[in-house]
Amino acid sequence: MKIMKNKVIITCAVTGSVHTPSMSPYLPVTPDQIAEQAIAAAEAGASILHLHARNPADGRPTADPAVFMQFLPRIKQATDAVINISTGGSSLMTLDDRLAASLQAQPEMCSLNMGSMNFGIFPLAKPGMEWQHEWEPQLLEATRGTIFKNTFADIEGILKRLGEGCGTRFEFECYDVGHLYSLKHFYDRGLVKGPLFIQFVLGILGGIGADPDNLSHMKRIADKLFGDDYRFSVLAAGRQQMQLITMGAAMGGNVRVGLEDSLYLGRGELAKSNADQVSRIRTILEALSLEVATPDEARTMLALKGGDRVSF
Ligand code: KMH
Ligand code: ZN
Repeated sequence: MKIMKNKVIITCAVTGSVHTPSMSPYLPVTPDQIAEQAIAAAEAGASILHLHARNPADGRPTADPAVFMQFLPRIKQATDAVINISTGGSSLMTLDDRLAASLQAQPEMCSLNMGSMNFGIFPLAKPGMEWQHEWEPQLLEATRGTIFKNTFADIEGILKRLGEGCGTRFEFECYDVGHLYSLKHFYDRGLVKGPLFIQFVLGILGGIGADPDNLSHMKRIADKLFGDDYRFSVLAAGRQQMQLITMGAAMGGNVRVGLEDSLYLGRGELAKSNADQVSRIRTILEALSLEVATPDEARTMLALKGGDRVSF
């Protein structure tokens, strides 16, 4: 399938499972906060909302479908945005837990992580930090000794159960060049079909570093492997977020923002909401004469099933 150069899709990853409540008072954790910030992000121009859930009592990442169901219907009613549920959850969850909410909700999109890897977030625990909850430093430290498990069998199971079974399409999370080759393996077997939506994930400790050469290299290899049958998006963890996603857009790609990936708006300035980051990248894109895709344009670009064909 030939993909025409097109508008820029802004994905907003609203809360994730990397940051913890003590790192920013603006990180949404309760279902109300997640819904409010997701809706505001969509109003600011995000056409895809990438969602994780947190325990409302203490902000700890959770995969509990009942918690997802406290915000998914509300977001769906208030916006037309594409809802994308994480199947990565957190590297400390079992795969069955990570899949439970998506299998129930059957969303238009889910993330799909393209390899097992170290996923070290322990450096986020800085000496002298004051923690609101004991679980925060414990969770960060636990990532020193755990593997984010996404074997070929795991990936194949997700493709069958969610892809074939529910008509869900994927944000393929590629944290290094090797993940592109793993994706190509599934593409060659016909288990994934274009237009692929590949997220180049830069700056996770355990994956490729957040720098322009690496972004260019990821794109060069993806071009070689998938030709015109893919679209890419860029996310950069931490302070390189805005620079690298801007570079990605200038290279013809799409962008991902959100407090999952960075808590900041600029140097030393916490983002007060997800919508702040969406508005910032929207301003940059429009200043570069790039047009932002609406949710329906994103649906067409990514061949999604439609917001009325989900189970929530
Ligand atoms: N936290 C990001 C680096 C997922 O949710 O499946 C990658 C991510 C994974 O969003
Ligand atoms: Zn995520």
